[in-house]
Amino acid sequence: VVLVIGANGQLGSVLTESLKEKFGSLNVIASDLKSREDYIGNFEIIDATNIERIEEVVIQYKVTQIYHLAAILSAKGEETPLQTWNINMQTLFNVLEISRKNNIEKVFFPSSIAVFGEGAPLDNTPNNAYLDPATVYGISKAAGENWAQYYFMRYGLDVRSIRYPGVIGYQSLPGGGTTDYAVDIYHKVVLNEKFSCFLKEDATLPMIFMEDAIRATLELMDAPKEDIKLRTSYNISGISFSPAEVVAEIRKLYPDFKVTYAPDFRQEIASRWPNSIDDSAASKDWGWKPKFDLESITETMIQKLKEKYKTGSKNQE
Ligand code: VAH
Repeated sequence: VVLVIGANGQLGSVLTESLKEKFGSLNVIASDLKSREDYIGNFEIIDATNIERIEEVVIQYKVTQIYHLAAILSAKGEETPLQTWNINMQTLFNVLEISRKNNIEKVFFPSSIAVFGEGAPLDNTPNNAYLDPATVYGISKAAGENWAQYYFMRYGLDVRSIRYPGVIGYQSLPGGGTTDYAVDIYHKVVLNEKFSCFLKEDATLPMIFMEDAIRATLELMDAPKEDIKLRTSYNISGISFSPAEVVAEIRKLYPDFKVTYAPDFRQEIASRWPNSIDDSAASKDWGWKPKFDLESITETMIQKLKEKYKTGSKNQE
């Protein structure tokens, strides 16, 4: 039985559906701060800063795996640094402690390319590059990775982790990240609206399509334990692009698409993150290989969002 914490989020909501397909609906427990009306299946309200509440659900459903996807992201996190630290770390400590005490078989902890800062090479950043993150979110992920490794070394807890690039998907909306523009832009295209980008046009960042991000997660969690050589976190890459490049790709289909650039504090965050990622460790240890490039992402995003908005408006009629 799998418990997903943060099941309403950008990644959590889509991952929960994939886990339901994989393990069967009855064997997946979705949880978040608020319930979701449209959710089909087991749903529990959990505030993950409350250790008793998580444990209650773990015991009630005889949970054997936990996917801990709740966190305050990079941009949002800068509004209240200490609160972000407290939430991101307390929820992780709660999950690790409960997992240790209740003999949870596997734990998934998402990290991010936000762990990198100015000390790491910008291009093809290696897995073991120096970590000097400049956001609280990044600091919490870098610390979290080390705690994950600590629980593995000290208690044998099978915690596994991926450093996600920016995730692009049509199924859900991101909230409070620096890479959010790459999702928002597709919504604007489909709605025939202008787009104002909060990053500079040449701000190249590592990104990954939702399907690839989910597949990476499931493949990592399925890999035999002895193949997982890295117990901090694995770099994974999808593709890399700048706002100008995604705009150029979109204009192949929508030549009149209008974009302006109004970089804000998020540009500062982006400027310290890698342009591209070396994921050779993930590819060697558990066979990671991304499938989607910018062209296929753009085509799929536009097609799926068009369908979504069409049905959306029909429902309103
Ligand atoms: C953020 N989407 O922007 C997240 C992420 C690589 C970036 O971890 O904060």
